[in-house]
Amino acid sequence: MKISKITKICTRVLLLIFIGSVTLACQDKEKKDETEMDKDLTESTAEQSEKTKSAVVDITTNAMEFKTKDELPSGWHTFRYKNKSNETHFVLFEKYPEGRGLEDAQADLTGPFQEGMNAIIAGDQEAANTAFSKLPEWFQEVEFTGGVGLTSAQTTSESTIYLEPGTYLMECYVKMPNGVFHSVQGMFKEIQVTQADSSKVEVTEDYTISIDAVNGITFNEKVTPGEKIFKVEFGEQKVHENFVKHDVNLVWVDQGADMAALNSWMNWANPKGLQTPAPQGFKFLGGMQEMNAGGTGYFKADLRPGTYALVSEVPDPQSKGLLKTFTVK
Ligand SMILES: [Cu+2]
Repeated sequence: MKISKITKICTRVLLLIFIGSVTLACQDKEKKDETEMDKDLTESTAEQSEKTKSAVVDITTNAMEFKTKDELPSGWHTFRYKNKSNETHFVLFEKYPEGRGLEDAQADLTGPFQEGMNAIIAGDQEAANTAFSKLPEWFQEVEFTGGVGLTSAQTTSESTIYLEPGTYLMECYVKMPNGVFHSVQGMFKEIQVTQADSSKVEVTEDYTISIDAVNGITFNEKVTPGEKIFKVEFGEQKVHENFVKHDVNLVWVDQGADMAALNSWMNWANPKGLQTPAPQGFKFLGGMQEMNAGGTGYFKADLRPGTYALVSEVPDPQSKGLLKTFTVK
């Protein structure tokens, strides 16, 4: 195989591994459901648990796994992610092509995937190309459909997304201190989404975040303390230098924390990027993983007075308008 072809394949494969930036038709499911989202999750805890009892799905990580249901009906779902481990994680939902699932991923993907990443870290692009050229064609059909943003150790976060019927894998590809992806260590779980549009998630946003390739993150709301719902609207998407499309992560910022360290950590292609330890002075509180242009997701956070950041998992987000801070008061 010619090098140029290998490079082309590798580029495409990387793209799919880390982003799932396949150009599938925009999902407009949210439009029909938005009108039904007439209740407010931010009311009292008792009322909330009563209203959302059936809609909230728990995902728990104790070490390096996703513990949750194996099957869900299609539709809107709120995922409450309990990160009880000592590392930062996220939960990205990946819709697999017909007939493919976890066994295929473990047999065909994780080996070349880690081998390629190790080579990138070592600066050997040719070896990386060779590794990624072993990945199968079907991987190009994997679609990324949102999920829970970066969530610090011993932290709970919550995100709401729409799932079409199909086979999904939940993945976290944060790296351990030795550069090994969490997905290789067990943070790769299959979940079946059945044909039943039963869920009516009752979410009404307090604030709206817009994100697109031209303007970056747009967020100009006056934010007050308390439990708040953020709606994320994805405009034009873009593949960044590390082959990743932009997502939105909510981060608490300690006074005096080094924003440059956060800015650098958000790029997985940096040898120490997206790798334990996470930068000091920040707490990741969830957010919305990447999805196609036109997609919408929600996340909830309990805010206190102070400084927060909204940041994408791309190289140098600050320079692209994809790192914005705001104050809660
Ligand atoms: Cu992880």
